[in-house]
Amino acid sequence: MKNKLLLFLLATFAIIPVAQAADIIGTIALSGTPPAEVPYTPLMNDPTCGAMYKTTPTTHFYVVGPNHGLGDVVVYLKDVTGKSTGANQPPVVMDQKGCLYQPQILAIQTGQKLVVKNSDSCIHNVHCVPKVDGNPESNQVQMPGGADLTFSFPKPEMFITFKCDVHPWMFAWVSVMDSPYYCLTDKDGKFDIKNVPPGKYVIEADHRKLGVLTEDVEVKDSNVTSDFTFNIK
Ligand SMILES: [Cu+2]
Repeated sequence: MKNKLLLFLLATFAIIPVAQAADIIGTIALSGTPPAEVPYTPLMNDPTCGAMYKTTPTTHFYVVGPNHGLGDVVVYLKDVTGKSTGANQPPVVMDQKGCLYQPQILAIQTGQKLVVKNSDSCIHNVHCVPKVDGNPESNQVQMPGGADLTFSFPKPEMFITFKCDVHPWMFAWVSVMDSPYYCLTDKDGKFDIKNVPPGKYVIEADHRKLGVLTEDVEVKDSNVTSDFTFNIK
């Protein structure tokens, strides 16, 4: 009897077609020469912060790999909302180290925690200024060795500014997604949006300085590729 049931179950599952999720993978490239990065001169003029560097650090707005891959691009499925799994995901961590935010481009989901650490021996304050209604502005002091700060946002929003009012050169930009279908490109411009259900989508690539590119994509039952190129004239 048990064996018959098992056979029945096996047969049943064998003939039900299962909709397979697949990955959208690709590379974002930059064509052209980006503007020069800006040295953090005011940082070096601050006795505490400047003492942590031998040479002046610079911004890294344009992270370009050896094959022109562009890092720090937020790639996500446009208009896919209400699918956040953020409440169940581990926190994303941002540190304050060397009087700079590390990293400076981040992405989280709605309801997911962003934990901010202070690894420096000086005071910082963490001041986020969202623009979308429902996302709270918050301004919290963080002493050296102070407890971690936690931020969370209920609404999707691109590039929420985080800044330090003590050190006016300190900025980070946090994008809030309303689904798990997003990815930040790595230093070689590569991304992998995992486990996307079959369907037709618009995929959007958003770089804080270079703007937005979109492309239609259809996910069936195997991985699809979608590549983008940002142009600087
Ligand atoms: Cu600071």
